[in-house]
Amino acid sequence: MRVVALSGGVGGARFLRGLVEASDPDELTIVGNVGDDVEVLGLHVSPDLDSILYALSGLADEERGWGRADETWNALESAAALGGEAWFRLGDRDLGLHLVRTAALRLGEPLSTVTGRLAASLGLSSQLVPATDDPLRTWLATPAGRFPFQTWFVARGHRDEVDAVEYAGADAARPAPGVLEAVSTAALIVLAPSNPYVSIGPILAVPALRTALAARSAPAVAISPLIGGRAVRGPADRMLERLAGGTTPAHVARCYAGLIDALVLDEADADGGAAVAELGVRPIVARTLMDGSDARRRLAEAALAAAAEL
Ligand code: FO1
Repeated sequence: MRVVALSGGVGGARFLRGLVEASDPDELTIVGNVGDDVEVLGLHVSPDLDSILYALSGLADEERGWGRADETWNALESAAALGGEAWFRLGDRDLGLHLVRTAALRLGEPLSTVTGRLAASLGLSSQLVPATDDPLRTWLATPAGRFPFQTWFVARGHRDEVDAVEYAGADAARPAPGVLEAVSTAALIVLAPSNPYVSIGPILAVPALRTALAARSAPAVAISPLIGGRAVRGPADRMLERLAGGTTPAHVARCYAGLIDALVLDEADADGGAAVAELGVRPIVARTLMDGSDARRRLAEAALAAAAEL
């Protein structure tokens, strides 16, 4: 069964590990967020694509959720001692990937091409494609000013409340090669349990991609990133509260209006299922905390089973 998964980094990548175990990885196309890409020390970093690459190749630091396991930080310390920027931490092992990607981009290779090569080099059998090869960057408007994603998220520790999310460049962004074909031939579309505003939002902001998802022939299932109305980590709950007016499953479902047929929500949020159904979205109650490989796999199986019933 051909599956397309839209995903952000940490939580999404964790879910994708379950999905490749619960389905045929050769038939999976992952469309990754590039809204939080950043240039650090002259290197192009695509944090969400990298979290997915590392998660699916078994190289990820599971505890941290980003970057590589068994990491050391010599290059960063050396750069910092020489006055280089060190707020965004690139580890020694991780740097190799950013060097290869940046060199390829400088030679004119599109991000999707180099991402495909990196995925193949790391032994992934699924396709990993950025949502777009065009520049698309997430900006946050906050009471303290307007910040690019990583300045707000890492440098400022996402402490500022968010008044608005902007996807700079989105209007002119075209889906990367293969994305529309994957959506039109998929038997199932999955929206990973990622932040609707800063992880899935930038993907949906690519106009032709959004249009294709709205016109889908396959069922689309989203997994809520909230448990008991709270984010497991990160600012999704605070953002939903301020931007959508609440953190119930219906608030999550409304972020994906017209784009999903079912929402997998946690047992702790089961009370909110009826309001989801009123939106024309089927609520699927499951245990969504991914606290181990069995839990990840079971959550992916719940999403696949939900689709089979649609
Ligand atoms: N997140 C942090 O909180 N601090 C960091 O220094 C940091 C460095 C970093 C380097 C490479 C990479 O691929 C990811 C990195 N992340 C870091 C994670 C990342 O900024 C966010 O988790 C995602 O952008 C949100 O999905």
